[in-house]
Amino acid sequence: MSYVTHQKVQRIVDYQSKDNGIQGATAEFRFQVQCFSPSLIKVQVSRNASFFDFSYAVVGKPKECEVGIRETDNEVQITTSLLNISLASKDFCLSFFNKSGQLIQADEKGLGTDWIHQECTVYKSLQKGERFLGLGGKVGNLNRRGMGYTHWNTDYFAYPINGDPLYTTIPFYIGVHSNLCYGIFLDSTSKSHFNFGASNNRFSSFTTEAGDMIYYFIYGQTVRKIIGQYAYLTGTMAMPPLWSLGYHQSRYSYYPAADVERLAQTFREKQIPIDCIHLDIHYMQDYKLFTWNKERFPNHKQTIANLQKQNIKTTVIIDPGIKVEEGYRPYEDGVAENMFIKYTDGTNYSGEVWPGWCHFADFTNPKVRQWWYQWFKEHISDGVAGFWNDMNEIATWGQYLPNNLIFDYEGHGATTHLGRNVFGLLMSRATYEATQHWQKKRYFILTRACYAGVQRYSALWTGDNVVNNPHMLLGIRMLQSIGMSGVSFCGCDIGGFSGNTPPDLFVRWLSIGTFTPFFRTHTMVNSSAADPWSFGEEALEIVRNYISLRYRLLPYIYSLFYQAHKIGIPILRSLAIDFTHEPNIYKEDFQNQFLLGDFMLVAPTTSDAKITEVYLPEGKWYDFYNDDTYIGGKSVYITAPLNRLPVLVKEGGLIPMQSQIQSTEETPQDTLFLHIYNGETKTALEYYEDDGISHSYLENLYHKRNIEWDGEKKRLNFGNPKGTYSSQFKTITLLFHNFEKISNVVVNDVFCSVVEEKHYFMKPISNFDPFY
Ligand code: MIG
Repeated sequence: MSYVTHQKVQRIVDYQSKDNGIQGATAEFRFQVQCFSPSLIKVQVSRNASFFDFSYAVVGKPKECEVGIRETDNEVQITTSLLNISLASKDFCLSFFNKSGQLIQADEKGLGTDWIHQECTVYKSLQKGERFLGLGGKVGNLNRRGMGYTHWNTDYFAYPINGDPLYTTIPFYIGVHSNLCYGIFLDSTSKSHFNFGASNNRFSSFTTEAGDMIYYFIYGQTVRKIIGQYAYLTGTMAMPPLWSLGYHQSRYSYYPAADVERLAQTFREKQIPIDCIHLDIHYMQDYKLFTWNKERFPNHKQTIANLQKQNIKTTVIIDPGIKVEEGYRPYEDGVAENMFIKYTDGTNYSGEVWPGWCHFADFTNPKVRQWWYQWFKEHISDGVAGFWNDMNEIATWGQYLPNNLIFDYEGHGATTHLGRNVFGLLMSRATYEATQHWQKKRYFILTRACYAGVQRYSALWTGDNVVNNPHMLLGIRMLQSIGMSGVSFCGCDIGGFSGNTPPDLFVRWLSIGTFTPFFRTHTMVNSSAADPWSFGEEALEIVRNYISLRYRLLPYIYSLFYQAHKIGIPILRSLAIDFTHEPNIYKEDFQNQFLLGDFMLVAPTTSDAKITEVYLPEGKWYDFYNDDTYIGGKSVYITAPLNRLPVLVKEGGLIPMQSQIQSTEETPQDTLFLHIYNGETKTALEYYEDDGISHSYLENLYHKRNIEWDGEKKRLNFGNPKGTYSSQFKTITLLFHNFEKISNVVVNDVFCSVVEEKHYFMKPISNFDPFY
């Protein structure tokens, strides 16, 4: 006998057209190619008698589309209006071409698709100059070429900047070469592997260790279009509570109650805007979920109410482990109702974590998710506004979850092989549904572990990062990648989790964090204080400036969240999204730069940098702080003292801002400040507002309007507002940046000079300082 158990997909013996594509078999396997749309193609290969037909990630349905099928001597051709797909009959090698006949991606001849033991791999030819983007919260460079990664959700405390696997599984990447781009989503919840030309110069590959090989090939002329189709497939985020876009303060852990209330008070006294304080595991009695430590929080309801009086919300941490303890209701009830993950022999699995030995609710069972609801009743009625799901990889002491555990997996049944990577997603889902069960309004939900599609239920943070500059910059690349992988609402622990944060690093990290979607400071147990005032007067002043700026930028940021909700385009954007084929953006010196929306370019730099080199894509750019002009298409040097993180605005930029508030519960002045940056190009912004709390935006209770700028004609146009919500702003002040004269600017068909002052107040700006 041979120890080589290698089985390759071979000659197609039979096929028929079916479901917008074909279904067939080789000697050893069955396969199907199905067109979800002219540019979104599902490929499935199976060794089993029937195809596995279930996905936790995919919510998009196949669309009507015209598919042509033709057979020649050597291939089956599948054509849509955007793709020509060739399936070689002799070795099941798939090649994808666009309508100009350009090869987008192809299986590597001779390697194709194979099984080695239980694992199935698809090998794709490496294209000349091919780059790889995405794959969720992974370490490494923006361009993942030459790297290999594994998905196996893992609690990795203080991961090094090359650590893998980490907490999450989002098996979606984007390939870029020869002015083309495509996406691959491997819909596998098993341990999976990606090779982007690591230790080889022949192929990129993706591997699932168990189950069918199911992947989606996505073609798009731009990375944006690919992201849009991935969003169609796996869903987008709901509008978050407006308050959750404000500043969050956290540490492991703030207690007792008096200290927490003092913390809130200090923010107000020092005029540092804030919307939320997080309570880490010490709020619980012996780390038991859904309990409060009575000594530390004698009247927690009152504490939550006191914070609320200061316009500050409370988020509490919720771990998955339920303490095995007689008399503890979630334990007794869970055992009685059969809610816990079991060993193969039917006994409940126990793992050791903060509370001691614990059982774990099997969130892959819909009944268990419903059972989870009841435990949230008190938190919700106590006024808790956010839930922070930690340790859901599943993390236990020893970090070695046994493989012989049984998960319901939506009635299909699975072991740890398929259950582990999806546990975080379904815990998030259970949490989301629990909040909605008790109160139909927006809650803030945060998770550490996940599978693709988690954006439908929760925000994501990048876990236990480390206090140093390289980690700060790595975090930014992780957020870029997470954003390209469907999850727009994401952030890093500002200041770094593991270690004592020095003042300069805290200041720099926080100023970068100002421009990230989830804006929270967090630090490890027993680390030195990381409150905004812990670092001296100068640091405090800069930190206050940046947090304050965040609040004035909220109209812009909220409009970006709406885009994330509507079409899945990330809020924090890698330059690779819009400047995909510019080689400079991938250079090590420039890869950390990102765009906040269409118009603001942020260049993260280390805390010791006094000046930094920034690469500016084609076009004109303006320094956000003083309107200095830069010509793009090259790199420039920009001073970067600690109080001035380099931020630039693109020509034609449209940035709505509001007056200073200390919390999103405060009403800003009734004037919206729209900043317009001169330029020759055409630009647009979809401005969006709603009540920030309810779901009624889904029934048209919003205010949105297109704002368009035509730089050649110098015309600014406000479209008619849509929706039934009235804007909280009665006036719009236009602030013109870098215009020589504004009298030739036309606003909604009227020259500026004749516009009534009470409607528009025109103000040409020089030396605009957003801090004052
Ligand atoms: O075993 O709840 O990543 O943010 O502060 C550590 C305590 C558990 C890990 C999280 C971190 C949190 C900490 N948790």
